[in-house]
Amino acid sequence: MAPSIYTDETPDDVKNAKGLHLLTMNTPNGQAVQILLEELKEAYGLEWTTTLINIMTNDQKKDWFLRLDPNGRIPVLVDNTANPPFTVMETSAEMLYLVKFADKNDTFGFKDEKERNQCLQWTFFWHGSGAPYQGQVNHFSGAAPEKIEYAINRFKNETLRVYGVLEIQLSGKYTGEEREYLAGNGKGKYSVADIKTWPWVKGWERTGFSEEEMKPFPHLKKWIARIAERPAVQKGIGDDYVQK
Ligand SMILES: N[C@@H](CCC(=O)N[C@@H](CS)C(=O)NCC(=O)O)C(=O)O
Repeated sequence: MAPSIYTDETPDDVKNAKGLHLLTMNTPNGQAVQILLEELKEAYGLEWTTTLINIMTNDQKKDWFLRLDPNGRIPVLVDNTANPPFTVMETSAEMLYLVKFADKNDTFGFKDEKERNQCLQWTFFWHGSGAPYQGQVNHFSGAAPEKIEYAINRFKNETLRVYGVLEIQLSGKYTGEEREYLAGNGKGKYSVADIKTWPWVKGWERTGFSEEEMKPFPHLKKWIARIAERPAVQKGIGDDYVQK
């Protein structure tokens, strides 16, 4: 028999969860999965339970956590409806698992294979080329014990370059047609690609960018505001996910 993914040290709310269970913290990576779950709840009545992790106390590096995610980072999704329970690490993989699991009408994805692939392109783009850079800006300008100007500038410039890529896509600079969302035909459709990207980009001010630096990205700023209006988005970044 395969060893259990749970041990005596696993918190009871994780170990006793019956259905989908999310281990998260209210950071941009956590928020991406939180928002998708809230959207799926609104669209289909999906249910899940949540354990809030405090990454400041390094719960995510403990042995019980590493059994669920050897990478020791939030968020992690556990599907206890599978036998044995199935664990998913990495936000984008968790989101793709969730749409397969629950989004029967492709409300947050696409039926058409080319549009579906566009959604993957933009999801991967942010996962590989956005989040890591903006994360390093936050690290080198906030957390690092010494301020290394080269590192701060390098990651700031790279993040701004990536914002510029999103701006090209949304402005329709090379297609002649403005878009409302990153993936999909025509003006696009709100999808996993937007949900993956938005929690990071909406935090541009917190990351330390000025209004002046954001001036070249008017379509991106409108996209931030458009998505912020969604009730499930507000719920997905809201008080339910703040450790009391
Ligand atoms: N590539 C991972 C990144 C996850 C990640 O970096 N999570 C951060 C919080 S936003 C974390 O757990 N940091 C704590 C640590 O590094 O120990 C994903 O997309 O899920």
